[in-house]
Amino acid sequence: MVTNLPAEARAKWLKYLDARTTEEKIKALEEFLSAVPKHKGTENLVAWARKKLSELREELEESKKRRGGGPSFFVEKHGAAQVVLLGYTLSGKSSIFNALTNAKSKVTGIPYTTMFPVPGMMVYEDVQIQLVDTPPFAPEGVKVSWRGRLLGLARNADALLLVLDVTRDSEEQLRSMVKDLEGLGILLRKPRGRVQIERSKAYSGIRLVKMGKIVDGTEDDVRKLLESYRIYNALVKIYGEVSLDDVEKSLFEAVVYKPSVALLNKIDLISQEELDKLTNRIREQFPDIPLIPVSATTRQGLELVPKAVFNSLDLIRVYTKEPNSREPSKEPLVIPKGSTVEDALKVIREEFIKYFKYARIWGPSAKYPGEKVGLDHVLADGDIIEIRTQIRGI
Ligand SMILES: Nc1nc2c(ncn2[C@@H]2O[C@H](COP(=O)(O)OP(=O)(O)O)[C@@H](O)[C@H]2O)c(=O)[nH]1
Ligand SMILES: [Mg+2]
Repeated sequence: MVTNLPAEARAKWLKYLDARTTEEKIKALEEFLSAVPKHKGTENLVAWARKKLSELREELEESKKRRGGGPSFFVEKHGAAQVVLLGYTLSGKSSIFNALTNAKSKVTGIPYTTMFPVPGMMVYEDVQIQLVDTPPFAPEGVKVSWRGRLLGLARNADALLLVLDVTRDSEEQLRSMVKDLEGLGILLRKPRGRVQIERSKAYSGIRLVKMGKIVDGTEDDVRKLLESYRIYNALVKIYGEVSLDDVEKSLFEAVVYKPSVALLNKIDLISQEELDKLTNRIREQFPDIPLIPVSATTRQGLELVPKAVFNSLDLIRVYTKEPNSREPSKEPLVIPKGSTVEDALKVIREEFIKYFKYARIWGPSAKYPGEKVGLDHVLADGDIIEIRTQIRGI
């Protein structure tokens, strides 16, 4: 990363961060680029800024075209999580979507049949997960007008389902999608650490919240770094192991991690031997991305998908039980792995926290059935929880 940017470039950068509309962002980024000296040390930054600029220009052009109205790319979230399908044209996204959900998306065999996102529900045991079928992902360099909006959809999703076509170079399809997305700050592999910077006048000074550590510097170094960008008020959250470089990078691009599952589709069209070789090669290259061989046509392998997706999301199911009632709720409360009793209460009914006496737990996280626990007890998938409060009726 850079660090040696002249003050002028840093000030321009701040202007970009503050820009609200696409037009303002384009203008600020152009000014930033002209203020950055071009040399080896700024190579990556310049490449990133140019790429971002071309995305923004595409976005602007597209939104001008769309002023007349038409369907939107935004898909409201429903169910426990939103999972977006991504893959090149004709890889079988719509066929898989139709096989896994109650919804219908058009399949014609003609490239670019799906022009807008289509939502549907996939069921895993007693959990509903929203799947979103999408227009094709295009390799870098191939211009498709929806690219920016498709990436926006991916950035906003809880997880991604990558669809690879076994009859074309599926290994290369995965490699190029991962590279393309990671280049834009959408990581498909869990990073060792992550930085989140919230700038606000409301914070006086630069405050650090560490849920991890800075491996090559002190808190003071972070402060100095931000001040060199003329950022004087911010909340800096550090998760896991991060370097000063990561802190600086996070000023340029909000990096997000999206759990992903890859589906190797159309396995009805190749031999078992070919398939084994291919899956081994892909798994070796991407050990962090679960790979499931499937066929939308014969439905082979599809039964494994809901569970794999649910597991990738790092969620747990908790069932609530009224005191004195035998049966827990049918519908689970679906919350992030690592959630405590207090986290669950925030979702169930916040007031419970104020009047909380204790909770009883049955299931995987209980030492014995009906164990009494406090607010900080960590829950597990399949737990049944009963809340006792100080006031009856609350
Ligand atoms: N043999 C075979 N063909 C498939 C499979 N999945 C999809 N197809 C075909 O591939 C073509 C593209 O499928 P579609 O779902 O529209 O792909 P999309 O462009 O990624 O949405 C269609 O002609 C499908 O019938 C599969 O598992 N096996
Ligand atoms: Mg389609």
